[in-house]
Amino acid sequence: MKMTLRWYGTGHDTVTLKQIRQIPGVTGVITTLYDTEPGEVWSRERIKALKDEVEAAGLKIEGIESVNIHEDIKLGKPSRDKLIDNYIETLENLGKEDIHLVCYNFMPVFDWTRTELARVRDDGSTVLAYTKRAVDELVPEEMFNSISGDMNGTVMPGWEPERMARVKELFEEYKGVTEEDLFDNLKYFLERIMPVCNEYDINMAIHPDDPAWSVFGLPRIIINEENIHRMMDMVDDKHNGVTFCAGSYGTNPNNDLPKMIRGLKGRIHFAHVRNLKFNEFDESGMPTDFEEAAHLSSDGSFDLYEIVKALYDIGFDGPIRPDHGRMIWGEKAMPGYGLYDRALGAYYIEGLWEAIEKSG
Ligand SMILES: [Mn+2]
Repeated sequence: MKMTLRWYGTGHDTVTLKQIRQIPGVTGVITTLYDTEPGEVWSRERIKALKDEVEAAGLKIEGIESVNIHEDIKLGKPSRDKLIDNYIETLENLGKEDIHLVCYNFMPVFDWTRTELARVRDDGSTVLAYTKRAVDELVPEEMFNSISGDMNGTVMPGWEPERMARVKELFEEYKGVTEEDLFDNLKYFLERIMPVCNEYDINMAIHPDDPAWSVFGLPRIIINEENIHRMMDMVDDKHNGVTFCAGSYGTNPNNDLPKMIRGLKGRIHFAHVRNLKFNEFDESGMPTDFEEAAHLSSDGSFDLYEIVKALYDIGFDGPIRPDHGRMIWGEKAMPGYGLYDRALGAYYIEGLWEAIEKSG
């Protein structure tokens, strides 16, 4: 595995490349051109400038998270062909700059849903959290306003003001769009982009829906083992793979994370490793309240040792990163993306990896 940290770019991230470089074992970043819009072509010049900046700091771009998919592609509108052409051009430019991993998601409207961005825990740290009650009470367009005060002045991925301005309109467009439609539209997209992925050896790594169930009645498909295998089988190419995000699949306790990892050998191109703590469940055993814990197994509900061991056992050699961290030690940063707790997370994952390797 290659340990990385997500980095949003100079001017967008409170964390610097210099700081990332000082976390032992971290050799690369996962980054993006944060100011581009979905559907826009990324020029080779801009990609190269980003790459030069990262390399000058002694790090490597191990992948892009994300090149976002325009809603018209997810909706299967006629305008999708032109937008997919643009996506292909972006992939081509990334390939020419020797970048071979792209994380993306196929979630309608929202990237991810949390109802609080700064829940205070017993130790005084703050974390992102989800309460079903709050989702049930809110209309989607109010969601943004209810959490935007907690963003510490940052713009969070998936919750950009431009996107939120269109929420109502997008919900109208998704009326009647089923999970089957979404699978069809994903297949269409993947079939179109696979030739360029083969030409430049670009691994596409779909990120799961977070949480792994339908929110606000929108269809969601990348939520469990069965659906990921369906996604891979419908366009059977090794470049059509996944981002294994423990925190997203793990929101559903029916997802057996180590088992899923073992079933995805060779198709996990990128791993997000983090922990969650479930606080309440409904009668069917689904969580109605959870918060993001420290990475340490004993702080949350997941067994991080078993997750890392499964990745080790399948011979995972791609980029891995700690995921959302707690806000600690007075840091002011994008919620989930401070330096300190993610550095602790990276170090912990590296410790697990070393111990597994040496005891193997
Ligand atoms: Mn993730």
